[in-house]
Amino acid sequence: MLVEDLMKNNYLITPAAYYLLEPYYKRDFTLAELIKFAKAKGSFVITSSIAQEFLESKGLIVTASGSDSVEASEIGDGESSISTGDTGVEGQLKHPISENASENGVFSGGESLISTGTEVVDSVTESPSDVVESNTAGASLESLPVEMGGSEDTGLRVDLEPSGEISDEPEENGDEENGNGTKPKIVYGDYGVPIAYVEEEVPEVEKSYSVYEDVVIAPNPEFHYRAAETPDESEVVFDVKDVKLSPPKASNAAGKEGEFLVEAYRLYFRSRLKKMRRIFRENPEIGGIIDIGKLSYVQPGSEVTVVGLLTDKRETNKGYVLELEDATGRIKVFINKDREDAKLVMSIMHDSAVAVSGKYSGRGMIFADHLYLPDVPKVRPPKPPLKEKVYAVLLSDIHVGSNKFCEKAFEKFLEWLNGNVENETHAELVSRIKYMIIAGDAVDGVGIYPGQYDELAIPDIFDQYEALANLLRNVPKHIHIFIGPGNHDAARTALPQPGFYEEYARPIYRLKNVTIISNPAVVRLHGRDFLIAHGRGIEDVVTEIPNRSHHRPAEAMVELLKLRHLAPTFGEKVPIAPDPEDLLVIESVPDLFQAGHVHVMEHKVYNGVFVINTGTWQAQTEFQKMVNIVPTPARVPIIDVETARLRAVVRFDEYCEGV
Ligand code: D5M
Ligand code: FE
Ligand code: ZN
Repeated sequence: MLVEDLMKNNYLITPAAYYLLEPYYKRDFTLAELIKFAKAKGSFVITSSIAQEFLESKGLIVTASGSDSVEASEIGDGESSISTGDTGVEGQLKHPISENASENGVFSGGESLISTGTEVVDSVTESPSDVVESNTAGASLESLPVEMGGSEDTGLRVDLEPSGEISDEPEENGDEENGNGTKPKIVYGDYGVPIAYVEEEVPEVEKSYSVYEDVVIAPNPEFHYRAAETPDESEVVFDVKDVKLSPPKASNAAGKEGEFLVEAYRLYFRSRLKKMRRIFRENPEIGGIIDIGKLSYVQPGSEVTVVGLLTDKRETNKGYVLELEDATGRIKVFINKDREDAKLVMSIMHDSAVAVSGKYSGRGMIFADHLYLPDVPKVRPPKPPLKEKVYAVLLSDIHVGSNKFCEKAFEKFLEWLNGNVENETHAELVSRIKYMIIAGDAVDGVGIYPGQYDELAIPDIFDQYEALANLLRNVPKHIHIFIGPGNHDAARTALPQPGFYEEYARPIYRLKNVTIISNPAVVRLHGRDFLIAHGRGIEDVVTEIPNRSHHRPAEAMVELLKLRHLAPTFGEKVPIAPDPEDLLVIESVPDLFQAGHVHVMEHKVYNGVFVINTGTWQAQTEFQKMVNIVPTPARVPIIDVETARLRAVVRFDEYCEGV
C-alpha cells in the first residue's frame, strides 16, 4: 500500500494527495519514481500539489485552470484547503495552490520548516541546555546561593541521591508487530498525515503495562507547607466553555453544509477584526480608523488609517506590497524599504491584523508611513504586593502513555513535591508551591502521528488518563492543579479546545484539587493573569516568520503576543474551528503567557509580560528524531506569583532516559 510504502522510506503523504495518487500506484508509477520526484522538490511530505504535479509530469492528468471552490468535506482536513483572507470577509473559498504560487522565498507559505528534512539539521547548532540558558533579565536566583546546577542563572539542578530506585517497570507494550498479528489500518491524524492503529476488534488481553496504581508517594510527615496555610486566590477568568456562542442559522433545513461553514467563518473573521480594532483603538499613536470600503469617498492624497487582516504580502525592489481586508473591502498597501516600519512586515502573519497609516492614492492603494501591530503596551502597571510569597509550577506536554514519558523523573518530581528534599533551598521552594498548571498534551493519546503505536507504553486512551490521575493524586492536596488540553489529548482537535472529553478523561475530573481549563484559558492567581495555551500557533510562526525556530519557542510566542493572537494563520498547520466568535484573540494583556507543544523550555520578558514555554516530560520520539526536534525534558519552572517571573528551574532530567 502506498502510505505504508512511503512511511517505510520516511516519506509522508497527506490524505488529499493519497486519494489523488492511489488509483495510479503500481499501475502507472512506481514508488521510486514518486520518491525521486518528492526529493527533487525538497520535501518528504507528499502534498496534494506535489501529487498533482507528479501526475501531470507523468501525463496521467491534465490540470484544470482556475481555482475551484472547495468541497465542504475538504475543510479542516489538515491540509491548507482554505485560505482565509478570502473566506473571511467575502465568504469566498479559494484553492491555496494558486495563492502560494506567487509567493517568493521570503514569505515562504506552504510547508513547514521541519518537514523539509536534511537542510534543517545544519541550522540547529544549539544543545538543549543552550536553549534554556535564558534571555530573562533578573530571573532572581541571587537569593538561591546553592546548587546553581551547571546551567547558568536558572538551572537549579536537583541533587537527589539515586537511593530507593524505583523499580524498572517493563513499559513496552509487549511486542513489535502489535502483538496479535492484526494488520494496522490506516487512518489520518491531527496533522493531516496518515497514522496507523489496530482495529478495535482486537481481543482484550491481560494488561501488560502499568497505569501507575502502585505509585503511592509517602508525604514527608516532618515537612511544613506554608502554602497549605495560604488561602487559594485563584479564578479562571477566561474559559472557552463559559462563552455563549450562537452559531449562524442555516437559511433553510436543506441549506448546504458548505454555505453554512462559509457564513460561520465570515462571522469568525468579522469577530477577529472587531476585537483587533478595539485593541488598536487603545493605542494612542493610532488615529481615527476608517473602513476600507469608505476609501472611495476620500480625497486622493489624504492621510488615512485602516485596519485589516493580511491576505497577501509581496516583496518588490523598493518595498513591500501588502493586501489587507476588512469587513467592507480590500486595499493594497505599499511600504518603502527605507521606512522604519518596513521591518515589521516580517512579523505580520497571514490573516493577522495590522493597522496602516499613510496617503491614499485614490487608486486602491495606500502609501504607508506607518505600520502598527496590535502589540502590547511597553510597560505593565505594577500590581499590589502580596502578603505571603506563593509559587506556581508550570508544566506541559507530560505525554503519559508514551514509552518516552520520563516516568522516573516525574516520580522524582512528585517525591520532591511531597517534601522529600535535600536542603533548605528546595524546602523553601516546595513549601510555597500553591498552584500547578499543565498546558496540554497531558497524555500521549492514540493515533496522533505516524508510527506512534510503536512508541506507546499505554496503548489505550482511557488507561492513559487513569495513569495520569494515578500520578497526579500524589500531588499534595493543597496544590490546586489546572489542566488544559493539547493536540494529543482526548478533546476537540480544532482550536479553541473547550476541555477534555469527559468520558475519556473521567479519572482527572474526579481529582478534587483539579480544575479542567480550556485551551486557551486565563487563570488569575492572586490578581496576576496567566494566559495558558497549548501553543500550536508556534508551528505557524516558525513556518511564516523568518529566523523563528522551534528551538526558540519563547521568541515565537512573543510574535504571537505582538499579533495578539494565538494562531493567526488560517488553513496552514493549525485547524481553527468555525466558531462565530474568535476566542484565540489575546484580548487583554496577561502578566504571564505560558505555552508548551514544542517540547523546548525557554523564557523571556517582553514589554513586561513573562513569556515561557514549559517544555515537556517526554524524551525524544522517533518521529521527532526524524524532524530534528530536540526536547528539553523534565525541567520544572517555578514562578513567583507576585512578580509573575521565574523563581527557579528545578531539573529532573538526569532521571529521564534517552536524554
Ligand atoms: O508536538 C511535539 C513537537 O513535534 C512540536 O514541535 C510539533 C512537532 N510535530 C509533531 N508532529 C508533527 C508533524 N506531523 N508535523 C510537523 N511537526 C510535528 P506534539 O504535539 O507533542 O506532538
Ligand atoms: Fe506535546
Ligand atoms: Zn502538542
